[in-house]
Amino acid sequence: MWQARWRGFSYIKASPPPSTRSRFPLIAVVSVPTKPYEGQKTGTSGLRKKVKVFQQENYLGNWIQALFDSLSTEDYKGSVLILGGDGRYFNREAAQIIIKIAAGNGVAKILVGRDGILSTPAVSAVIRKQKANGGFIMSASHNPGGPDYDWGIKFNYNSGQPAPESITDKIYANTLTISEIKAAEIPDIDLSQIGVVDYGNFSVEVIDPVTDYLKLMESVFDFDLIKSLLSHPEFRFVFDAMHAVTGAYAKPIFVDRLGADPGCVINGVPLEDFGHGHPDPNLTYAKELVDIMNGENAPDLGAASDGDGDRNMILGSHFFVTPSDSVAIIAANAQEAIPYFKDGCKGLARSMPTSGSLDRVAAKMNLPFFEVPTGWKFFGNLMDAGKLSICGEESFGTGSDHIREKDGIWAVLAWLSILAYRNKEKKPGEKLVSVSDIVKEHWAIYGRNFFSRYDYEECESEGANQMIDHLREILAASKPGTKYGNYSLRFADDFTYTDPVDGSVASKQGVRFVFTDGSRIIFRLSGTGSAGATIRIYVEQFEPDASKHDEDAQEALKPLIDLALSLSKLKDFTGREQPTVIT
Ligand code: VG1
Ligand code: CO
Repeated sequence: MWQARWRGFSYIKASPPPSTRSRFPLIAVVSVPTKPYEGQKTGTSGLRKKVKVFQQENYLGNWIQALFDSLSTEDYKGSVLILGGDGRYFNREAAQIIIKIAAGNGVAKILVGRDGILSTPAVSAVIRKQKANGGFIMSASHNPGGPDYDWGIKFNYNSGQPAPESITDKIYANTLTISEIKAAEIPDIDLSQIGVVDYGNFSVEVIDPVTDYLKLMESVFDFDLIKSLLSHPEFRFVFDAMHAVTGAYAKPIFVDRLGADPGCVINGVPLEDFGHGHPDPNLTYAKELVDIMNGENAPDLGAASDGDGDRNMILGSHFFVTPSDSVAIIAANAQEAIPYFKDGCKGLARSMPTSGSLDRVAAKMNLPFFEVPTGWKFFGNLMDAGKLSICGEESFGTGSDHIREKDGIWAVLAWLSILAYRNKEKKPGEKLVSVSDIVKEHWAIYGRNFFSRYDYEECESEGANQMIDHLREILAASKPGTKYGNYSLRFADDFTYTDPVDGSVASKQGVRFVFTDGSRIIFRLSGTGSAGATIRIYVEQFEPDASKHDEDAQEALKPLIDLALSLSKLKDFTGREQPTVIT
């Protein structure tokens, strides 16, 4: 294996201090012959496969080289790129491979987070702050990590946004014809020490993973306001980093900078296998946090983030905030509670399956509104064009145009800001406005969009594809006015999106049945899994009547869920009786 040629070089044990840069002659570049691999197609968010797949000879190298071959030379020759990841198993080896190929292709400088750590939002923030040409994110996000689990790689562009499909399609095409990898003959870099190492015309700088990101957060939020809440004797907060990348951010930000109780961070040490966990902040996988928040004497705010720090879950005491409601509530309160939005929002947007609660906020505030396909990459153009400030996805993704990725810590700071703003006049001993108070008030003003998602993970691909084909046949034959039980069809389609900025078209983005009362059933296959097929069913129903807002979502949505299951014949196609995860 060509990587092994450098095994003879020992690690540079301790980097020289930043002032004394080591001098090497110009780097030598070797051409490594290689053969294409099948299936290196980018999904919803990067390329995700089992670690063992990535460990095959040149598997990662092929994809990285194919990426450089897809960019125009001015995008990378002499450029600065960022590199970081969520600390999962295989990141250390992967970082060395990426650095060598970047150098081999003429990149001038790589900024890499210490120990290879940078959350996905931090990579986006650092690209923007350092005016870099792009960055690599080594993560399979919420997918489990370890030798038998998942690994992933994603490339973000110069405004910090995930590469658009025009690039990822080219990368895929290049992976099918690749025959050569260009790699620099440099030793492995010690990523544990902050500082710069030069190799002639190439250099690597190891940076603190938190500094730029924290500065950005300080410019977005009123930290003094948040501090006042966190130091309030009646207020208790808990953050579950799920042994993933936000462990590196939670203590410096919440505890050291904002004065929260050190005990507020749980599972706060990033581990290569996430402590055998599934770092997905939802009601199933963030069980420890959910138990705390549903237990006796529960804290006032509970939050969790995923493997790479871009997702968030928000809980009040004995109360779950759906991500669709969360983004709507943040948007409705942003101008008052968050200085970054003091002049109001430019526009709002959500992914197609996300509930319509954000639509109602946009309508009431008279703001431009956009519905895009699933995946954060679709928001970037709208932000760059100045049309979008706050957006979200039902899949626990919330964010704004401060960067070009969804941002877990940002969402938690947004909720802390809203709670702090609402409680700032409260005297000691007075009852605080709670998370559930804020959500219920919001429903009373806008109505409640009951929402739920059923996930059937790792189904056989064949059955899952047949089910989607079957649904496409139904929608092709369906006519407005068709009755489905008590529901009358308004329209059914396979969602197509035309980007209003560059005119690019994304088709087949989810089969949806939309009924005359606004209820919806949506079916999609996941694009982030690494084995088999994951089917997602999304159901939504609007309830304007405040006297019905306290109903349990599963009860309220039961007729729609039953309809979704019978329409799709899911049990027949997959053999599955129960979903893996219900949100
Ligand atoms: C899922 C979510 C989607 C999200 C994507 C990446 O995609 O549904 O909303 O943008 O994950 O999030 P899919 O194709 O599996 O439904 V992350 O935190 O995994 O980068
Ligand atoms: Co993620």
